[in-house]
Amino acid sequence: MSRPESYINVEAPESQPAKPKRRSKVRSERVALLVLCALLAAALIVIYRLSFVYWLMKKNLTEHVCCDLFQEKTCVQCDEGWEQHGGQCYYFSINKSTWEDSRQECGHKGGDLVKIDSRDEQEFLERRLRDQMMEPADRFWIGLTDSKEEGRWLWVGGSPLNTSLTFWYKREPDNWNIENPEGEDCVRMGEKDGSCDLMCWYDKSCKIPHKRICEKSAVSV
Ligand SMILES: [Ca+2]
Ligand SMILES: [Ca+2]
Repeated sequence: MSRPESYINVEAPESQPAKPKRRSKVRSERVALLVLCALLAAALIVIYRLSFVYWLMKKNLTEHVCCDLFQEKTCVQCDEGWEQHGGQCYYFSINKSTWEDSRQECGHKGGDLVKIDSRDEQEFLERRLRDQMMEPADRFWIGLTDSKEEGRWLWVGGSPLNTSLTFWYKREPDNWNIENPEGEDCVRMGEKDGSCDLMCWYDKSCKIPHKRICEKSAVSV
């Protein structure tokens, strides 16, 4: 006796076993997509961090070596241990020496004792010396002297002192000759507690050891 025809047709269709393969393929594609997204996110994070580090380096470099001079962007640099202001470099010594020896020490470093050409420069130096001076008398030599002719003040290099741009303390220069019979032919400056209207130049015997301010031009980079 043969089976009814309907019983035979109940068998599963041939295409059904293929379903697990499709699910597996979809799952693989999703995993690959997730991995790709993760890699992309990681790459974006790395790019962002590198950009930030580059920005910081550029900002740091710019702040240290660049300044605006005469409305133009000019980058200048000073040697280590020198301070930059207005395109010039300044060195504030720790040790003391006579005025002539101080000139030589500045020369060894490629500069000379400072020549003050503007109120702005005087203001910068006066402010910096407040931190540099250890006591009220701990003043610094500058490049001004009347050693060739009493009362005729010359800057290092030979240019005469501009009488409309002087910062003598009251009753200075007095060429006081009690400490040294030769009088006082060299100039030191500074007031530890700050000066009145920047007036802090004093003539002093050139043979007395003092600290010094050296100056030289900044180098363009
Ligand atoms: Ca003098
Ligand atoms: Ca004096």
